[in-house]
Amino acid sequence: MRKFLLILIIPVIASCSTLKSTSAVEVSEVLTADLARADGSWAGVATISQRSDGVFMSLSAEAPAAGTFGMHLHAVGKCQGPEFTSAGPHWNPDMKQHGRDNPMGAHGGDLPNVDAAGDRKITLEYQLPNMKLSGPAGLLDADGGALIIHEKADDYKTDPSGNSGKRIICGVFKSGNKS
Ligand SMILES: [Cu+2]
Ligand SMILES: [Zn+2]
Repeated sequence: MRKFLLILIIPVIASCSTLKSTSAVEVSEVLTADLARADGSWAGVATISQRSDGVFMSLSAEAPAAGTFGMHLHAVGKCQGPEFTSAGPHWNPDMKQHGRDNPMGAHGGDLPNVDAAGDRKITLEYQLPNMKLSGPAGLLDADGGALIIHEKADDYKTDPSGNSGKRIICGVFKSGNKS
């Protein structure tokens, strides 16, 4: 009987440790932002996760129409409609100019444009380079941080905001539960 049990248990232990080593990405911090349009209606959700393999943003949102839209992390965690100017300029801890195609760029908060097709859905998984979430130089500094989606595409070079036009969707990042 004892022999039988051992034979049964060993393969189970072996398969558990295999599972553990293949899912080794650890999440130490998660920020979430509920997104709203200028009229206050729901427009989606964004999360930024500090993981052992980097900082990743994931976005699920609903655009007002099909198209391409500029998107940035802004320096102040305040979304006062309808203009959302309360969110301040682009998050810019390194005092750079706007845009990845600008020799003096880019802002830490500059993000890729997002596309919506006929269903108006926007989804994005994006690794944020050189991103700090907390501390004085982090996105969640004393005045917080926000995600803004603009009415037009970002040209990736025109300072200070890539000619992306009005701010149409805004969300304030909050420290969420670790998962
Ligand atoms: Cu912006
Ligand atoms: Zn910028």
